[in-house]
Formats: sequence, structure tokens, C-alpha cells
Amino acid sequence: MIDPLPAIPYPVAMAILDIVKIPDEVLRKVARPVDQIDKKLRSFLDDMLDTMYDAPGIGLAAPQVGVLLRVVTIDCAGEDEDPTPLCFVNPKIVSVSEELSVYSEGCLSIPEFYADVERPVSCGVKYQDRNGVDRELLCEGLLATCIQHEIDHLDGVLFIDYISRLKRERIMKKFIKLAKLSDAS
Ligand code: GNR
Ligand code: NI
Repeated sequence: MIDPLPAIPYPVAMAILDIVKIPDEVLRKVARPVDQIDKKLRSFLDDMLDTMYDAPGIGLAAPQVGVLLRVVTIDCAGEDEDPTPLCFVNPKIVSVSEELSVYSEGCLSIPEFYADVERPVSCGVKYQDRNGVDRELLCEGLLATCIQHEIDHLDGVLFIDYISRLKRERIMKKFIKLAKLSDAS
């Protein structure tokens, strides 16, 4: 009888990345497509998922952690449901419904601010998964809202771009002030 080999504990790669807030200019840049889906990218995707769950948020786009690549993670599962981590590499919206819906959106890069945004209630998204396989997903409801919000991030667009200029400028001012305060300390 051969003794079973004892399990060797190994460190689980896990990194919580810093989330960039407005008015950081990286949030206004257009992200570059990913051309190589390799181990390094998969490890970054895992870090993004860890960061998203830690925040917590239902979505995260790479520019929000300062990386200008077209990469998004999402998990829209409810609190009483099993997690459904999704990774989107080079996502592209290929169709949208005529029907629109309004959702009170928030953003980890604009903490504690929420505003109603109207978007197509469903959309088709083409992307590559974490293994580089081409996929297409029909998104509806919260997932549709979230993937549109995330793809906007890849193009330097924030949900406050859809609200009135007065409200947007007020919220920008508040965060510019906060950034100066934390620079000083
Ligand atoms: O956690 C998030 N919640 C959310 C709610 C409504 C619409 C979009 C979102 S995405 C947001 C996380 C985030 O900032 N992703 O970019
Ligand atoms: Ni966001």
C-alpha cells in the first residue's frame, strides 16, 4: 500500500488591484485590442475578478485598474445565486434591441454616485473568452446594461456622459476636490 502523497499547499495567485477614480485621465482613453490570449492575460483576468468581487461590483473594465486593454469581467448573479464569472476579451456589440430600459447605474470609478441611464434592453456581444475561443452572447436585463457600461469604459466613456452637463460638472468638481485632498495627505 502506497501512502497517498500529502497535498502540498501552494499560494493561490490573488491580487486586489487599485481601482482608478475620476478625474484620472486613463478613464478617458481608448483601450487597445488584446492580440495574445496567454497565461499572463488569464492571470490578469483572475486579478480583475478578485478585484471586482472584493469591491464589490458586478463588472470591471481593465482601464479601471489602469490597464488600457479591451478586457472586461462581469458577474451579475444575485446574492443567493451561484457565482457566474464572465471574462470578455475584445468585446464588441453586434446588435441592439429597439426597446430601451432605464437602470440606476453606479461605477466603481465614481463611488457613491448613481444616476438613471437609458440603454437598449438587450444586445448581442461578440468576444473571445479566456481561452481565446470566439463567442457570441445575447445579453438581456442587468447583463445587457452592465456589458454596455463596461464596453463604454473601453472607449473612454463613463455613465455620467449620459446625464445633464450640470450634474456631470458638479460630480466632476466633487471628485477633483477629493483627489486634491488625498494628494495633499
Ligand atoms: O458594480 C457596478 N454596478 C453597476 C450597476 C448598474 C450599472 C452598471 C454597473 S457596473 C458597476 C461596476 C463598474 O463600475 N463597472 O465598470
Ligand atoms: Ni464603471
